Amino acid sequence: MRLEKLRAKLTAEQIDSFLVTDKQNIYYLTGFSGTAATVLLTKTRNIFMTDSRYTEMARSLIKDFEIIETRDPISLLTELSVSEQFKNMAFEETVDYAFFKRLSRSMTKIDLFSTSNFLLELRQVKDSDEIQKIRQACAIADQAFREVLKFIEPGRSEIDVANFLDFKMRALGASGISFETIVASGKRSALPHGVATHKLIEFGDPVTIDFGCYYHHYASDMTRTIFVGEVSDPLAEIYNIVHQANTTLIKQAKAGMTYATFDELPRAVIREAGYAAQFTHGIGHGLGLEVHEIPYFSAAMTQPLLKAGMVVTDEPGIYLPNQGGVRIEDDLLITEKGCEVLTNAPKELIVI
Ligand SMILES: [Mn+2]
Repeated sequence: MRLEKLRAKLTAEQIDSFLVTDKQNIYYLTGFSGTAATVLLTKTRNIFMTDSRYTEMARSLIKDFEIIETRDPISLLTELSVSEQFKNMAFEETVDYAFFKRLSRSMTKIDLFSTSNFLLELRQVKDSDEIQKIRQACAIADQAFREVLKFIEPGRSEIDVANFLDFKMRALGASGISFETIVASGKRSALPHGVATHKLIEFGDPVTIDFGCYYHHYASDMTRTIFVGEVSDPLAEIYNIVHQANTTLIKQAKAGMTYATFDELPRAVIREAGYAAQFTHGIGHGLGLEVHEIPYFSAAMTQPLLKAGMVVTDEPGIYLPNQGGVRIEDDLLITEKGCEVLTNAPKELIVI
């Protein structure tokens, strides 16, 4: 299915041969996640190149591809370009520059050109197997959050909290964290991406926790802000506004909506409450094999439409310098009729 969709694209773009070097894209096409792999699709052949360390694994794992063992994919690509008479070869713009330099020196007779987001565009719409993995990655994060609520108390450091979450997610079946866990407490919570430090959590602190894990290669990404001991009036106010922005989008997001509307609905809630300037980032992003992948949303994107099967984040925030900030982030599966929230950790205002 994935190969068929990709091939239709290659034909439409008159591409003779397509070189795939991005690790996630190779995994997406083949299920192979080793460190050495190069994929080439020609009009008639699917070729997977790896070195001797992985040949056996590749042969047993990968269907629909010829497995060729080589330590020098560029020479092999060059030979293929002659024997298969390519006129052109498309490559991914994320290709390693040193690899590209050697490739372009070796391939002097054909047209080499770059493509962007070719496979990422296909990856935007998830199939049921992918959704199941993301669902589980989200469930693990949910459970870790419920448990960290019992762990957080004055005197623990932000790093203590991050370590607890990271360990817990692995213990619950994650293969690892999907990005460096953010724990930003007190005034530091006004930093949208405050990575955990040795700062100790104090009575009265807001604590913003942004974290996620990988489960069978698929990511989750969730943010909650909680309060320790008590919550000040300004922070309780922005909490309620952010919460309303987050749920406003959940109520309305669905397939067919423009990216601009997706961005605008929650942003309008924050703007009308008077905090437009304190919501300093995009509303969200896609996630899947990578924790951040297309689509990204902005007011200017009036053309692209949300599709059923996309998994995207909904993460409004308000940040008050020298006071603190609040962000609430959920992962949403877009459906024809609406959306399903995949992250289900509690998000009412929590004071522990
Ligand atoms: Mn995110």
